[in-house]
Amino acid sequence: MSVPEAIQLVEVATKATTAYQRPDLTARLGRTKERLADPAVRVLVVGEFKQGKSQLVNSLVSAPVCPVDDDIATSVVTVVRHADNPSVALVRDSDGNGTPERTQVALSELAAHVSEAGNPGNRAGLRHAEVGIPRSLLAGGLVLVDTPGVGGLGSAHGAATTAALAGADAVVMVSAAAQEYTRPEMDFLRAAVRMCPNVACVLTKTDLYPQWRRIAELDRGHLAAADVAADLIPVSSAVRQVALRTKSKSLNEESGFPVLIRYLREEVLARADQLDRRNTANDVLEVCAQLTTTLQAELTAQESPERAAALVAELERAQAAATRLKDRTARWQITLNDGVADLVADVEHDLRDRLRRITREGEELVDAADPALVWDQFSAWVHREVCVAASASFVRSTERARDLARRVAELFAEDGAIALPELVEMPRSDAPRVSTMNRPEIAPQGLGDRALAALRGGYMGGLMLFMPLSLIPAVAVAAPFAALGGALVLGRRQVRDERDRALQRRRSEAKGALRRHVDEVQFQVGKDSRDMLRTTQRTLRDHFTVLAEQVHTSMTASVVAAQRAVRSSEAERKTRIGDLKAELERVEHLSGRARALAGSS
Ligand SMILES: Nc1nc2c(ncn2[C@@H]2O[C@H](COP(=O)(O)OP(=O)(O)O)[C@@H](O)[C@H]2O)c(=O)[nH]1
Ligand SMILES: [Mg+2]
Repeated sequence: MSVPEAIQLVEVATKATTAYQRPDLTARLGRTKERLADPAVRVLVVGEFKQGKSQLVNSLVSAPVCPVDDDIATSVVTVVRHADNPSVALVRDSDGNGTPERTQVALSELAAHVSEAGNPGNRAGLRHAEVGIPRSLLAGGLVLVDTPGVGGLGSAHGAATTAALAGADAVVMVSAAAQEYTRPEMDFLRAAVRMCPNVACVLTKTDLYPQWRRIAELDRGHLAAADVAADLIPVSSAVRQVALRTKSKSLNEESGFPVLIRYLREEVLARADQLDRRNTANDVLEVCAQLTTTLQAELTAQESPERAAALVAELERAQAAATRLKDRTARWQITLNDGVADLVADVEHDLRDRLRRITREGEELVDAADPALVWDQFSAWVHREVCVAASASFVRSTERARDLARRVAELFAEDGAIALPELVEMPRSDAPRVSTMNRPEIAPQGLGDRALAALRGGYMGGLMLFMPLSLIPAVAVAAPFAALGGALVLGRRQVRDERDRALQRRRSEAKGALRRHVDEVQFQVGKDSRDMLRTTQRTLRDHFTVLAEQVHTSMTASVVAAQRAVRSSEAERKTRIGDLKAELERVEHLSGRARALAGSS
């Protein structure tokens, strides 16, 4: 665990920036420290329905924190993290867009809130449930996220899970040994490796399926064929539970969990840790470099005053370069602004394309059936397709926003001649939210309506029965019963016409509802991605502007220090040179500690 070590280093560096009166650099280190204070490493546990995800989380923390059901599905994400005292909270978005609202509940009540039975389709509008539990596995910041994954990864839940990949540090893909990977599972894995640095595959229920070794081989083959670099770890939660109960070491080994836990500790946590170290070291090194610039400039001027004029000129050039970096016409700024504008247009266009296809296919479905009879299936289909489209669009925009951030960072580093952390920190954004489609007024015609239409259609025919015979056309007279039959035939045709008209009306109602819904989704999801991109733009702009200002401040301080040096007397010069050398040594020592932090693990 590097965090205490890293925090200590940042504290020493903060003392230096305070002593050298650089509040800008102190503020920068303040942000580094904030980042270290929240070491959450999110592991998303995903997979199809009933594969043993919740049970896996429980087996990892050896406590029944996630409700496991034989026939009731999970509808809400459960987040399991470290806490000194066990606690369970339901987290809900507050109305005012502010901080989420938290309600403490007993662990025994959790199932009722996160299952389809107690909270169908998450009607209660929970964002997630949060379980805090004291566990050494979690103490390092590991956060396990149990996802619903109901009804296939190509479903609405699956789409939400795909979008959640953007904020995950690692993904554990859970699939039972009952069968090899399905296509949706492979599709999901492909998206996962694109969005997330760490993906592991867990094969569950090995106790239940004796053929698990063959399935594991098949799965490894699928992974290799799809170029998905991920370990496959076979486990059995059932064996693990027995092992825990009987405290049997050999059974525990057999359960496969030690391998999974080792993976989480050594790959996931260690990697996050390494990233923390490197980013912290980088921040401290950058701060040291800025302090050194000023000290070194003054030292050079003190040691050789005859070179001071040339030095000042050179520093002023660097200062002007830093000013240009802050300017809106700097290359990085132009690339950022144009890039985001292009991305907004591209994402909008991409989403429109996907939604247009859904509208077209949806209209074909409506034309092939009576929407009143198939409405529930139809609206479920629309919801799923729309969610998949929204999440695909979200994945695409997130990926491209990351590329843009990298490009902007490179340009900034090039023009500013500074090193940057390898990770450009992106704001974590929520997945787009998609509402369900409203049902239009399309009740299927009841018997009453039909009878009415039949009566209306049969009216004339019926009347004839009561007409004086003389007035009845000859044909009818010749066959009075035919007249009755005629009324029925006539009525039946009119019933059919009326029915056709009603069906057409229902179809156009359904198509109208579909189009209105798709327009709304285009608007909402379009707005969400636009907001996400604008936030990215603002974050990057602020980040690099502050950096440019720091460089500028360093250059200004250097110019002042160099100019001051020229005016000093011989005696002042001697002491000052000694002081500066000592200070430079101190800063160099700090740099050394930062390099050690980055290098060690
Ligand atoms: N025998 C056996 N059953 C398991 C194992 N893991 C999960 N199950 C059972 O599989 C069912 C579904 O598990 P659950 O964790 O709720 O699946 P989820 O829908 O993916 O969260 C439950 O009845 C579990 O008890 C396992 O390793 N072995
Ligand atoms: Mg579950």
